[in-house]
Amino acid sequence: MIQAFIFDLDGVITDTAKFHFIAWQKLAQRLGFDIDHEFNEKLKGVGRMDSLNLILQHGGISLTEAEKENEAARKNDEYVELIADMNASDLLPGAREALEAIHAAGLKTGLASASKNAPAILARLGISDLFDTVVDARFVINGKPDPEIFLKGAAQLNLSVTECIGIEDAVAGLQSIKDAGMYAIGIGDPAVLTLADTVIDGLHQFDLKHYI
Ligand code: B16
Ligand code: MG
Repeated sequence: MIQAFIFDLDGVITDTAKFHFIAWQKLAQRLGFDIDHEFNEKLKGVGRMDSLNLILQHGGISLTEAEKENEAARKNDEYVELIADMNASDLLPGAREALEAIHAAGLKTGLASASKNAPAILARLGISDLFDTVVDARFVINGKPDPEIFLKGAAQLNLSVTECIGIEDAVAGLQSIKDAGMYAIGIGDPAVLTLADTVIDGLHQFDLKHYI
């Protein structure tokens, strides 16, 4: 029986991809090339250093490890500045309602985000107290698509994977949920999110009674 829902952050609860895009674009332009929205899709759900490596590969640039650390830190500083003004109005439609409905039914909620900034973003959105557990990139060795982050979420809730449902907008994240052995709800285009067990447009379409 389902006891918990484990949510991805970017693209499910809020749209931070637009801020990541601005900061990554600045980095690319500093290095003499450009990235577009189509390329940005490849970065969704992908951790900071893996994203940087994809961008450098796209621009045909090679950097030393120290230069990469420096560029990633600079990008993060710019990103942190961009998200500083986020507030409850940045919640995606239905996000708060879904979290509240799950708690009202006596079930648990978790967050599984590749972003090291996840706790700060939850605080800005005013929803930190709606999560029973948070696993972000600081606590996992292997990022999505590895199942570690969703496995850890279930373990921290003291539940088995068959008692949890994962919710994701990115292909890498859905791979992580399925390899963890969980039922997966995809958010987005069913033609793209073929790994998901079911796909909805957004949490405004989330109906708890379909899953319990
Ligand atoms: P940070 P999610 C992911 O969040 C983003 O989708 C991805 O674009 C970003 O690179 C990654 O977090 C790392 O974020 O640089 O803040 O640690 O979708 O897993 O919630
Ligand atoms: Mg996401």
